[in-house]
Order: sequence, then structure tokens, then C-alpha cells
Amino acid sequence: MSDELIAALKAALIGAKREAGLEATQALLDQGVDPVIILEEGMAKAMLELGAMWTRGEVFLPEVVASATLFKRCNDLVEPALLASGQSKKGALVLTATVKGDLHDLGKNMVGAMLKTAGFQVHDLGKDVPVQTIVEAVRDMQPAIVGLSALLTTTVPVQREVIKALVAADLRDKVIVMVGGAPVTEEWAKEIGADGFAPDAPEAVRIALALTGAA
Ligand code: B1M
Repeated sequence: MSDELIAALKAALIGAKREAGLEATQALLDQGVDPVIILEEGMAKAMLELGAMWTRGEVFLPEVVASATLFKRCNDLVEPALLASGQSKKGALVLTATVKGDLHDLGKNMVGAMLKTAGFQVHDLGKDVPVQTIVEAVRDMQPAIVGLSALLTTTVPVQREVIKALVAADLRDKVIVMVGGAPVTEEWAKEIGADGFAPDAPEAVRIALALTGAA
């Protein structure tokens, strides 16, 4: 039954069918399905499929915008359940940001929500965040981790710029840098000197716990 609902949620997200999407999300929550499964197996996979359809010219920008809007609505339903399933202790601070030039924030927000569930404090700097804003926030807020998301091949290099700017500001050895986003790879993370990479939100939590010694 929950497989059918996951399929219904994916279809609704891909087709930007608001009522059907919200109903499927609520039904999955009512059945007690793990919010992480709803987010990763349902919502994130739907967006991946939508991206492939977009590449093939089967959908266009306005349809993707509508699906992204519905994604946020479904996320608003799932997030309280996700947070309720987490720890209440106040853990290390994580700053999250989508780098300059990039407006994709659905994945970053999922990572932030799952980090909160694991007990981290998360401060989100938002999307399209300039390099120097990130550096200043690291200086001022002294987070344990700064997490950089990038979804475009043109903005992935900004992750390297942030690391260089942290070095120049004498802050690199004071903060753990994690990178992610669909085009980001382990090899890229190593090449730019990041401390951690994760392909999805649950893995981001595992890596963050390991890197902060909280695992
Ligand atoms: Co855009 N877009 N988009 N888009 N978009 C992609 C990325 C694209 C691959 C689609 C395609 O062509 N198939 C393509 C990029 C191609 C490339 O770079 N080579 C693309 C393009 C071209 C564009 C525009 C340029 C289109 C245009 O205007 N002509 C434009 C760029 C705007 C800009 O940023 N300046 C654009 C705009 C948009 C929308 C606004 C319509 C919308 C974003 C809405 C929003 O985010 N608020 C959008 C969407 C929705 C997508 C796709 C379809 C889905 C992205 C998404 O939300 N996925 C995307 C297709 C794709 O990715 N294959 C596409 C779901 C999300 C949960 O996954 O973000 O990967 P993801 O996050 C995952 C992991 O990556 C990881 O955990 C998350 C959860 O599992 N993760 C981290 C993410 N950040 C992490 C950080 C970490 C660790 C893990 O540590 C800190």
C-alpha cells in the first residue's frame, strides 16, 4: 500500500497535481511511513525523474516551477513529522547555503531538515549566497560545519571559491566543509579540499556525525 502511495506521490509531483500530492503525502504520514522514505524515495526521486523529462524536452520550465512549488508544500507536511522523530539535544551548529548563482534549494533544505533531526543546530543562509557572505557567517557564527549545495555545472566551481576564500580569511582550519548537490562527486570534493561529500540527505547526516565525532 505504501509503495502505491509513494508512486502516487511521485506522479503527483511530476504532474504538479497539488491536491493529489498533498493527499498522498498525508496518507503516507498517516500510515506511519518513515518521513525519510517519503522524502528520499518519493519526493527526491520524483524530481530526479522530472529532471530527466526536462532534459528530453518532455516538460518545460513553468511545469518544473509548479512541481518545485508543490515539493515545498509536501515538504511542509513532512518536516514536522521528521523533526518529531529526531533528537531534542542541541548539537553542533551547521551553516547551510546554496552558492552564488544557484537558486536550487530543495535538496539543501532536505539536508538541513535531516541534520536537525539528528540533533544539529542548523542555520540556513539561503540560496544564491555570495562567497564573502558565507565567509563572514563562518567568522561570526563559528559553526562546526559549513554545508555548500550546488546544482548547476556552472555553480559547482563556486564551492572551490568558498574554500579558497576561507583559506584566505584564515578560517579553513576552524570549520568542516561539506559539499553536495546532484552534479557534485566524491572526486570533486577531494579535488577542492572539502572534508566531506554526500550524495543524499541521510548520507549527509552520517558524514556530519562522523566528521564532528558525534557518530
Ligand atoms: Co533547475 N536544473 N534550473 N530548476 N533543476 C537542474 C539542476 C538540471 C539538471 C535540469 C536538467 O536540465 N535536466 C539543469 C542543470 C544542468 C547543468 O547544470 N548541467 C537545470 C537548469 C539548466 C536550470 C536553469 C538554468 C533553467 C533555466 O532557467 N533555463 C535554472 C537555473 C536557475 C539558477 O539556479 N540560477 C533552473 C531553475 C530551476 C527551478 C527554479 C525551476 C527549480 C528549482 C526550484 C528550487 O530549488 N526552489 C529547478 C529544479 C526543480 C530542477 C531539477 C528538476 C530538480 C532539482 C531538485 O530539486 N531535486 C534538476 C534536475 C536534477 O537535479 N537532475 C534541475 C530534488 C532534490 C531533493 O535533490 O537538489 O539533488 P538535490 O539534493 C539532494 C542531493 O543532491 C543531496 O541531498 C539532497 C537530498 O537527497 N544534496 C546535498 C544537496 N545538497 C547537498 C549538500 C550537502 C550534502 C548533500 O552537503 C552540504
